[in-house]
Amino acid sequence: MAISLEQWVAKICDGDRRAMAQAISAVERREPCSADLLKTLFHKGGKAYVVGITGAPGAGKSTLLEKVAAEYRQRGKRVGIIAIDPTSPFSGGAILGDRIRMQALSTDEGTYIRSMATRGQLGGLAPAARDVALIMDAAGYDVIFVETVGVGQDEVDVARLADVTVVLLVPGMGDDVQAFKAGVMEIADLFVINKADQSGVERVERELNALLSVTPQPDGWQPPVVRTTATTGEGIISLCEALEEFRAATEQSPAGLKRRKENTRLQLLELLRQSLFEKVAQEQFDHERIGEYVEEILARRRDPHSIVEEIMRASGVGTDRG
Ligand SMILES: Nc1nc2c(ncn2[C@@H]2O[C@H](COP(=O)(O)OP(=O)(O)OP(=O)(O)O)[C@@H](O)[C@H]2O)c(=O)[nH]1
Ligand SMILES: [Mg+2]
Repeated sequence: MAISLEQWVAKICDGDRRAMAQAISAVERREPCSADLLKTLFHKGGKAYVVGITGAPGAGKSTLLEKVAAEYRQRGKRVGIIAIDPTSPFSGGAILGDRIRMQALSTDEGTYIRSMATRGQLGGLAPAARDVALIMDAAGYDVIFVETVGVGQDEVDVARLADVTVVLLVPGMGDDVQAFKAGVMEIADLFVINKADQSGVERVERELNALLSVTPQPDGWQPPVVRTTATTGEGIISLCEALEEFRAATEQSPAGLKRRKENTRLQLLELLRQSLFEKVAQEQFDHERIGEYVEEILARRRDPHSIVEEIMRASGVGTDRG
């Protein structure tokens, strides 16, 4: 790129979409310039409200987001959307699907939509999504939505980067609510029962409330349950209000501060782990050599701990214990 880092950052902060797209691609590909870019952008961010939204495939997350985003646009807010796609980066099918489904928003200057693939993210998805959110934040997007599917480790990680996490349920899940329990209860700040136009809403709501009543809320926040019909837009305003209420309740509260501290701590550790690994990997990860180590371990000539110590020492991050 011919322009300087300063010019690039200035363009991003001006909301220049092309500059943003280039920044996001650079970050996704972990190009050498991306670290400097992120360092500078960090000081321009910190204003956005990051909303994580997760739920089973087809629960209506994208449809709902489109409506919620439109509502925030009505209120004069600029909206960023990061749709994390579970498919392989090579198939591209669902990525295209998400883009098409959100077409109504994609021509709006105040909305920025970006899909990211789950697989193929060097260094993990959550750090990459966090970096993309930072770029949008610096570019002046007020509310940033991060859509993920299901409730696996990725979702828990993404939840940690969000200021608030919304979990979508739909009627007909039946006992699935129970199965959902472990992962969901710890990350949900707000529940949405979408497809409220379908039968079985009362049942999911009943099961969810039963579950909530026996789940301790250490932060003193009782996650509200909002019913929506994303296709018609019903319940969208209540959802926006619940989101704003959560924001107001956590912006200054000790529980909110505790959460931000914990998220920051995890982010720092994650970055350190990643950097250390990359340093060692770059310098020492010779596949042939790794193959030799594997043979040695298999033959029990050497143990893996000693080998790792040796690799670390060679990288200059090694232990002086021995
Ligand atoms: N009846 C009904 N259908 C809905 C509602 N919300 C979404 N849908 C439909 O459900 C289907 C899936 O919606 P999406 O918004 O793509 O769901 P998603 O959760 O984003 O799906 P993935 O990203 O593929 O996991 C679409 O056909 C929507 O039109 C709703 O409230 N009621
Ligand atoms: Mg979707």
